[in-house]
Amino acid sequence: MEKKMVAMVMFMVVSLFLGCCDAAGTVYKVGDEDGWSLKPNYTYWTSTKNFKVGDTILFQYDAKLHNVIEVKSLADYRNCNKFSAIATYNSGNDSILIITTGHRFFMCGFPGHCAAGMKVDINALNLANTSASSTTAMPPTSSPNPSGIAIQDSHVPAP
Ligand SMILES: *[C@@H]1O[C@H](CO)[C@@H](O)[C@H](O)[C@H]1NC(C)=O
Ligand SMILES: *[C@@H]1O[C@H](CO)[C@@H](O)[C@H](O)[C@H]1NC(C)=O
Ligand SMILES: *[C@@H]1O[C@H](CO)[C@@H](O)[C@H](O)[C@H]1NC(C)=O
Ligand SMILES: [Cu+2]
Repeated sequence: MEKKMVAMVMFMVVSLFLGCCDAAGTVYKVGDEDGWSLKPNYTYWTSTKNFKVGDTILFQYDAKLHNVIEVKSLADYRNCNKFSAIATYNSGNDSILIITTGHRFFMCGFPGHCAAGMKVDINALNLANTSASSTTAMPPTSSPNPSGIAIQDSHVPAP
């Protein structure tokens, strides 16, 4: 019984935590610990993430060595064409909020860096509905609710 209670409390805490941070958006530091540099493979890096509307993309780098240029089209991204820039960032700590679904293309504008792989394609999906429906359509088997303990006591009017 004690163990079940602990499991239930843990489950509720985890649910609250996920609910909190999913809605608030995640901050993704580009390149994780390597940051924005020549070192990471950003194609691989993005493949390990699920970007969504409300998330923040954080570029951290040495502003003397790199910058961040946003371009509009996939062609410009592929060709490292920084002359079609729609935004340039150079603070060394640039956070970009994702407000729409779809692709955002970023590259470094320093000579040769983009061609060497210093570019990233952030594709944000609309995951809002998926998470909402998975919360409401939670299968009962995944909820450790032993009989005798009513999780929803507070929502049910007393008879
Ligand atoms: C980067 O990662 C992608 C995806 O894992 C892979 O296809 C590609 O070959 C890698 N590029 C380099 C230069 O290693
Ligand atoms: C970089 O920006 C983030 C988000 O805006 C902020 O939380 C952080 O304190 C900044 N770090 C530095 C070193 O300025
Ligand atoms: C998400 O749900 C809202 C309201 O139910 C709907 O208007 C919107 O089109 C949905 N978005 C997707 C991507 O399904
Ligand atoms: Cu660079």
